[in-house]
Amino acid sequence: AGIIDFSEQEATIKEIVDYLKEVYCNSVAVEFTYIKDNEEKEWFRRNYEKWHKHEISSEHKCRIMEMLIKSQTFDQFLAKKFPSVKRYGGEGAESMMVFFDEVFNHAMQDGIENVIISMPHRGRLNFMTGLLHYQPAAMFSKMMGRSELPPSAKGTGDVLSHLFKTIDLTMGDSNLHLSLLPNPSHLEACNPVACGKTRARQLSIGDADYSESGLSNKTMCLQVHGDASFAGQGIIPETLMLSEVPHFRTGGSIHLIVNNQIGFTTEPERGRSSLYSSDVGKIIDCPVIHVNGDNPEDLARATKLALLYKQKFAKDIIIDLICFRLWGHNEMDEPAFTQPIMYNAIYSKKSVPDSYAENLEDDKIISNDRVTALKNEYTSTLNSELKNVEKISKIEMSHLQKQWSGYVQASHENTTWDTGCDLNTLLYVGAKSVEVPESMTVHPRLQRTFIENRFEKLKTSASIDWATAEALAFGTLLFQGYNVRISGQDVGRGTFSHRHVMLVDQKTDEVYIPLNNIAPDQKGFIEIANSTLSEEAVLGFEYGMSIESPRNLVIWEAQFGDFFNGAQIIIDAFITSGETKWLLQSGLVMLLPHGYDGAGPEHTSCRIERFLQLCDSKEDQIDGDDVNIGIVHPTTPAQYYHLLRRQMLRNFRKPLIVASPKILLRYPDAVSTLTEMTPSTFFQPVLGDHSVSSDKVERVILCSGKHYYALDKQRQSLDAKNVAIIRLESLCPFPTQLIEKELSRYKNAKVFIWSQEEHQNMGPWSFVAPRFEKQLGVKLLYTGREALACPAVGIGAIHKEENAKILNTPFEMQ
Ligand SMILES: Cc1ncc(C[n+]2csc(CCOP(=O)(O)OP(=O)(O)O)c2C)c(N)n1
Ligand SMILES: [Mg+2]
Repeated sequence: AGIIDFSEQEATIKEIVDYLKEVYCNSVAVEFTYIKDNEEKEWFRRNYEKWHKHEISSEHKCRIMEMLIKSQTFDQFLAKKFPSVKRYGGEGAESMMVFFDEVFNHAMQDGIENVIISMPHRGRLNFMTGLLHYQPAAMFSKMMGRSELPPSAKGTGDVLSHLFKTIDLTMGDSNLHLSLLPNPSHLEACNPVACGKTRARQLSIGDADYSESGLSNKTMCLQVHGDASFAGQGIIPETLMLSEVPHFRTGGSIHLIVNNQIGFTTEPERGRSSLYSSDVGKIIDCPVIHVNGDNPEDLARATKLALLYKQKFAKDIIIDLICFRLWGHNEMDEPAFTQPIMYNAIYSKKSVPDSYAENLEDDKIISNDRVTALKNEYTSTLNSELKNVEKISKIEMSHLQKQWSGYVQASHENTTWDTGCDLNTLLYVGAKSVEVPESMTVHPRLQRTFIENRFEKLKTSASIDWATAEALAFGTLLFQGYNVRISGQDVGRGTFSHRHVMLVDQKTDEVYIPLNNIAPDQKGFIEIANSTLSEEAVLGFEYGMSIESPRNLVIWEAQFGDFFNGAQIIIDAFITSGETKWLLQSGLVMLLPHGYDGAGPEHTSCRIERFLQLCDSKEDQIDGDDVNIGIVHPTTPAQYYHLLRRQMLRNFRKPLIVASPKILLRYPDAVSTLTEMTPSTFFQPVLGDHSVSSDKVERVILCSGKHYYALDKQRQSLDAKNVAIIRLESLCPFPTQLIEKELSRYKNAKVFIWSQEEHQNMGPWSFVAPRFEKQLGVKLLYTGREALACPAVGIGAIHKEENAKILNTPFEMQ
């Protein structure tokens, strides 16, 4: 006793060794001794020893057997009826159904109300039909090539193995809301999305970190993985690292590695350098329970232990389910090409469901007839479902329901939203945005240059800078009951030390967020999520937060614009395509600091051309609100304020990519007045030129972003009164009609020039040129840097030379 739970006070060494062998060296193994907290480690040991042999009732055994048999029957049915469909069946890994069933049952008993699940291809269809009540007929319909989307919805759908489902399970008075998220093919990319959605659900229902006590835990995240991808994909450690970070934690995820000991054709020796696939979990001291998939009862016990641990310590835990894969990577592949010995062993094995059923038969728990009847019954159910395919009328997808009801899919119109606020609210919120308790000691420099400066600006209602406009957008939205979350590296202060939306007491290090103290009955709050140094997992997390509720303004800011490319998978597979594939709307905002300021190849460009390539704007058709993403490059604080507010006030959600400023944050000309933010004001996709008399204009320069200010300065120095400069603040949707309106003012204009700071193979040029030509009948001349392999030169003198050139040519070129 003391070290091990040995029932006797005294024992011989042999008895102890036997006990330890039985507990720790059997078909289940645990790794936990690295847990640093002794109490936690001791708890784990004690509970493992207690649970590892926990008696499973006959009734429970029958339930396990039924799930296994159903999964197998489903696979065998599909193999027969849809022999050419890649289903990534569960054969060899059927025990995973037991895991899910155990989690759901125990979760309900523990008062958990929501489970958010991310899961790859393997066994997904078995899980959906077996436990999530996905109608087999609907799945068969999909297998026959039909759409899974409701007929009224605009979207292109996704493949079979990415189907998803939300469902409520009930048991007595308990209700469990299950959400299996759609997954892209990019393995493991969905995990941070599931974590983000979990946290956002906690926010919606006032759970976990958002509860009064911070302790309740009604929402949990399940992450299912493959062995090869868990070991190989970088998003795994990134996501694990978020699990206990403030503003990212969710109370712990339960991880299941469906470890079939192979990844496509890659064996463990080539798939990783660690002993176990799960080893990466050790970076967060995550306990691991290795279970043999041939013993589903062990898995049931391991799952119970995992849930107990997670609920007690609010930390992640891994179950490594060691199993096999009966077929090749998909059912069309021949695995013996590459793994002959392994597959000889697999083919000589009896299936897990059949051996488990035989065990129950041997133990007289069930008869062989009953097992056969069970198989026949399920096969006949599936057969009648197959006959029903033509009658499928109920589409399985919940779309724009619950918290999304009242929202619509964007139309092809171009709508304008009055995003102004009355002056008194602006002044009130503005003042509150920098008000701190008297007891707080603010850094003297911030007191002067930030707090007092903002009070001054508000007093004159002029020279409103970027940070103030942002605080006004945030504050007014909070005032209206929306939640705001800004996430990314050092976002509280802001990379360029301009935001200071959180202030730090110089005596105590305590953080104070003035915007969370605007009004005594405040309903909306801002969460300042200073993140780990990750792009991919963090952006995935924020996307997950954004799809949960339309009432959360979720913003991710890159430290510098180009770092978004570390998160390219999330952008490609979720942000830009999630609505068309899955009808999931997201109002996520990505702030990507952009601009040529001599900072070199990196830190300069947010590669706006990449986003322009990702949008579904058409070259020869006028865009509407229904383009997949907004891409903007605002040049004034008021424009930015309207954009942020518009994200929440519209009746649809679209992700917004903002090429955001660096030097404009403090540029004296890049300021706005409060009257540009009052009622009847809105974001203007095009800013025309009212500084020149239109009939004198012979040359029209079109541009986007901070380059405008440099061009304007150049025009002043040249005293060029015959040049108009038009700013495209929105690139996508491409504001054709508004540009046309501006251009029509210049009847005498002969030369139309696109001027950009970026190199010719970058920036908006290749996006705008064909649109001007095809939609506006204007052939633009190009001025800007010439094509280059990297976004910017690293040599100061060359940067200067280029700058001079790109400012001169627009005024000279014929
Ligand atoms: C990011 C990514 N790279 C490559 C692939 C191609 N691919 C699909 S499944 C697979 C093997 C996955 O192995 P594992 O994670 O062990 O899951 P299993 O298929 O064995 O269940 C690979 C390489 C992919 N889908 N995603
Ligand atoms: Mg595998």
